[in-house]
Amino acid sequence: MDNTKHIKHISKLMSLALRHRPEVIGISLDKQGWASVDELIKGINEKGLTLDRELLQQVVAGNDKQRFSFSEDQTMIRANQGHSIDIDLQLSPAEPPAILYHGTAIDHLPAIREHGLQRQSRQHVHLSDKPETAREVGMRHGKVVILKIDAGKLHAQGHLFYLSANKVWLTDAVPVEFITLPDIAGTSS
Ligand code: HQG
Repeated sequence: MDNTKHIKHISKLMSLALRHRPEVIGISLDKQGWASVDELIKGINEKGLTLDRELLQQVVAGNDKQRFSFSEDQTMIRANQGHSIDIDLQLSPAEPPAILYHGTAIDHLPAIREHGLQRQSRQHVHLSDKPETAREVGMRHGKVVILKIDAGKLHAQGHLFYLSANKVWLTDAVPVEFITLPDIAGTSS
């Protein structure tokens, strides 16, 4: 396997273990989502993917979305966002830009129109400050549509927003009145 593919496999396994299912590599997370670097390296090697500290540094530093962070003393590692397991990243509330974007599949629109944006299996709704990023996120789900979120107004009404270490905006839910939804013909309403 070439190095790029090897790194991608490791990164995917790390996302799974550090966000959703730590047991797949026999590790556990603390309340803030941190796992021991030594245990993570051991667990990934036991899955047949060769990993040492040096390569782990490369996986973290070279990750396209900066998905992972080391603790200050480099002994612990965690995912910066995207968790489905109940951990507390201990992020401080932050003031979002006036407009944020959410990319989703056109098929989700009827439910979003009815319920607003909900966090589904994750701990937060994920929002982007750039429509291009939202497009990439939404494309994973099907025919993509980009929703404009009135984050400034939502924040002004007391909804909390958080900015993850890798610059993803997180919030608990977005009620439908703060979303610009396209109609079926694709024009905005
Ligand atoms: C949709 C990736 C029906 C929502 C990305 C989305 C992101 C609803 C899907 C991160 C709904 C959930 C998160 C409602 C929301 N009814 N569908 N009421 N409310 N939805 O994957 O935001 O590459 O959990 O629109 O980059 O797509 O893995 O969330 O389509 O940052 O690092 O339900 O995951 O990061 O899907 O993606 P997801 P997401 P990584």
